[in-house]
Amino acid sequence: REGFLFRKIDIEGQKKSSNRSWVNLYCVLNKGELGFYKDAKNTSTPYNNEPVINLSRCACDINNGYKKKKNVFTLKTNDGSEFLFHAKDEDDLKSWITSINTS
Ligand code: I3P
Repeated sequence: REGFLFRKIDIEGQKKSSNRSWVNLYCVLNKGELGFYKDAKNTSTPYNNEPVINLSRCACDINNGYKKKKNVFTLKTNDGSEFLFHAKDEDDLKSWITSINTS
């Protein structure tokens, strides 16, 4: 599965992230890994040269506590990082959560 999501990094490897703004990224889920790109055309060059995220033992679920945006889900990875993702609608939100949890 792939598509655009807004992403905010909340915790980066146990520490509060210093770069906390929302960024619209092209997200590609493949074989238990999630990669981030500027757009759909350049999926060989990762956004900010970020390594792909390993989704083994991750926790992904809807974030009902975040009130500033609708359709936000949280992804916690096995290194202690936490990401917020903002999907365009409820269907998009649910399908991303299911895809991540079954990848
Ligand atoms: C951040 C930006 C984010 C905001 C974050 C700010 O500033 O305004 O939108 O998160 O607040 O630090 P900057 O763009 O200068 O990095 P929210 O949208 O969730 O408020 P935070 O530090 O409270 O996470």
